Amino acid sequence: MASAMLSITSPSTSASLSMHDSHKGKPHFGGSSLRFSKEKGNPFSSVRSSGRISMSLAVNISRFEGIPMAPPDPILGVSEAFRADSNEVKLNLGVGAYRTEDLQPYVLNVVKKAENLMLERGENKEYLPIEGLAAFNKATVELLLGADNPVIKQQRVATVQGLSGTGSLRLAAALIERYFPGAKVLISSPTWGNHKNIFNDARVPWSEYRYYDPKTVGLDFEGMIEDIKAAPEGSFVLLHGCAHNPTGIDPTPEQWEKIADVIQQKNHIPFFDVAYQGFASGSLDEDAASVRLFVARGMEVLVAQSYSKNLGLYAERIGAMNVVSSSPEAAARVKSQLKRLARPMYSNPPVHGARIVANVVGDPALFSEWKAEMEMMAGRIKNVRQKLFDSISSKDKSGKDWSFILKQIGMFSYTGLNKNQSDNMTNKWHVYMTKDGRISLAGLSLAKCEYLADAIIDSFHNVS
Ligand code: KET
Repeated sequence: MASAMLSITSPSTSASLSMHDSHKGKPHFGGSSLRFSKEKGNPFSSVRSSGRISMSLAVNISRFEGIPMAPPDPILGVSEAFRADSNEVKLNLGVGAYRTEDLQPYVLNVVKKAENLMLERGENKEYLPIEGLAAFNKATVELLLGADNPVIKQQRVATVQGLSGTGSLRLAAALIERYFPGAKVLISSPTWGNHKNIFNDARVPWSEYRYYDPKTVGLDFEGMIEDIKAAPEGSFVLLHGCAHNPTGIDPTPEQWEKIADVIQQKNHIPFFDVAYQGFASGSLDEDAASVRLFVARGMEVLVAQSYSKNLGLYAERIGAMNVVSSSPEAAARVKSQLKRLARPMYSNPPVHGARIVANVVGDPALFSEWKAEMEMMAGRIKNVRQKLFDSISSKDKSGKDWSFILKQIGMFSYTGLNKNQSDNMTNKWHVYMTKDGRISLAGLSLAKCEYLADAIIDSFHNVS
């Protein structure tokens, strides 16, 4: 595209620009890279000549020439494509974000009330401490483990406010990279797409354990246990606390016990991602049962929390990283290192969402109102799940068993549609969804169930 006139006299500087791509199972660092060797010189660097800095380049070539175009994000990119579609029938079932029956975003009443309280109090905008708002950290760990959990009283939990679930996971990944060099993270197959990016970027090696069995459209429990057993001792095992994304399939309480058994036997460290507390069953306590079971066994556990979904605080970026340790001293050391990692990354977290959560969880009246609103949201999703199943089963005469839709829980349905079929959903029907066949039922209304059923039946039977 461009021509450049280079006149480098004494290349005194060299630069190395390297990138890495996510690669199944094997993060490779500095893989495909653009490097400027010292000998040849970097055509983009400035050189010193006769005591003056002068650009050595007469250019119409960009210094960013070596940076390739990144692909759109598999989940958030779907929303971008949706916005660009002008067809009125379009439906965004990509991102897991709750919509009302009119398909509008929803701000919870308790959130509005908490914000009014904040305005009345005239709170300031000073920096928070690196670990976040104290009232938030207290509320969040109590919500997760139960206020009377002994590990809280024993000061065995290191809690720091994070940049929602993603930022909290990323912070823990940095801790693993620094203090457990070479340790592997085991990730379910499939999982939320961003998990792999997070560990790749933190340079933490990962591999997958079997989770979903397409034949039974259920949990491959045997495979899961085998793979966790086979992993090197002391690995981190990433588990979805509830409402597994994307499959919507969770282990039963008995299976959770067995998973905890193997993890304990193998000296692994459980690492929970809790992004949907309250959204699986509608009950905050029930949805935290998996985490509490591990903690009750006296295990050391990592837990990332998010308030994006259950309080609808998507854009506030509010969540937390909790490390349950075997002693208060260990917890204090871990917390000090989490703060040390956070400081150069983002310095300290934002206050607005933290205050909302602290107000809602810390006030008994708002707290019970929140529970009712969450039950309402979880209930609406259950209703569309049922309606979608009813519509598909009555329209599809092929005899295919669609009952898996009803077995799945949480915001999503994992339809089993492959990439081509998912493309057909979007290209022909204007239904936007991720290419792994996941649809967000939180973005569906009762009124659109029949239309969606037609789209799914067409894509499933007429596209291979
Ligand atoms: N964990 C899981 C399992 C998860 O599904 C999400 C978000 C997150 C963590 C992080 O959310 P945060 O807003 O950083 O607290 N999932 C939805 C949105 C996204 O991809 O970012 C989704 O799967 O659609």
